[in-house]
Amino acid sequence: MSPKISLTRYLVEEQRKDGAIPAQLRLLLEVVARACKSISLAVNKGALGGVLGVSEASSENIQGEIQKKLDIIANDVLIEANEWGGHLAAMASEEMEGIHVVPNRYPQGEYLLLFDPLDGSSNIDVNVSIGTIFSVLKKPEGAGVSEQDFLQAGAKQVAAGYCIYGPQTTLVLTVGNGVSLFTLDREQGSFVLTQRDLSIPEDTKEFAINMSNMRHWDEPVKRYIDECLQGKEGPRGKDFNMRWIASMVADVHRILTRGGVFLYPWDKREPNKPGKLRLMYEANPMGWIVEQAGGAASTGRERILDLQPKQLHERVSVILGSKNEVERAASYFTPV
Ligand code: AHM
Ligand code: MG
Repeated sequence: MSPKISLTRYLVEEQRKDGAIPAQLRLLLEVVARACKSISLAVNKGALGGVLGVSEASSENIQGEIQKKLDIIANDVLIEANEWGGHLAAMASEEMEGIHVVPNRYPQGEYLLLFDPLDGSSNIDVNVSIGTIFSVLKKPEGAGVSEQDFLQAGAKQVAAGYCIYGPQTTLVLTVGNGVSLFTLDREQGSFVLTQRDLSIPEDTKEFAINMSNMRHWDEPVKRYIDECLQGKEGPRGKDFNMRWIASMVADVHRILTRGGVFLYPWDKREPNKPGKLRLMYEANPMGWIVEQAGGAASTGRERILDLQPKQLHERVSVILGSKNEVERAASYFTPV
């Protein structure tokens, strides 16, 4: 039987192979994985750990959403785990208004970490899969660090991943040479490599979208979904299945496992917002992972990874997954 490859061993071997993972980045990824283990433990305890429900102060995050206890716990775990190791200059989170600069008492590293500490918050209390999404950028040269340093296109990411807390706790990671999957071995307390080179089939018969928003969609989205719904009798000539978990991590994880297309498009409910999902914490890391597995990620009009962010908490319209479906949906839009 071939030996189990731990995340640590995998990262060390990747570092040796082609230098795709510099030492500081390797340390950073190990620390993020350790933080995800702690979050996984808190999630698993549920009501026994007193972690369900809304935060004591019923506080709102920068997007005006009520924070759950676990949103805050997960955010604190990630900050505490990452601020002292010397690999980071600053962090940004969906749950914090401004950036968190590594305090002076610790050495400053050359990387920037962004995260959605607990994606799929509406699923926490109902015991459905949720996750942590993260993205790593290199800090531009120069003294100090500012919010401006974070405003880099997704194509500049040096690492991205997510950890899904479901029936298994699974970490999915890319550093730009394919996508690998690690399953948490609870007895050993370590992530073990369980799949390399994940690949999303180019074609699919499964879509994921919140259908209750149909009346608010833009014409191209209506047309794409309507054609899927017509099934064998329609222009697509095949029947489609639908799934919507309402945790992006879980919907993307299914797509990485068996293909599919995920849409959270701009809609008329909030005409002045470009979409619901966040570019820097959700769309960029997930978009890169999907591309690294052979899929595509688009706003409908542009490749997500090419977007130049203007603000930390910027939102974006998202269509990602099986390449041919993303391209078909995008072909119904007028390009920019
Ligand atoms: P969150 O980061 O506050 O949890 O919100 C993001 C989530 C995504 O995981 C998911 O795809 C979407 O919001 C679900 O939205 P809706 O409840 O509108 O279906
Ligand atoms: Mg989220």
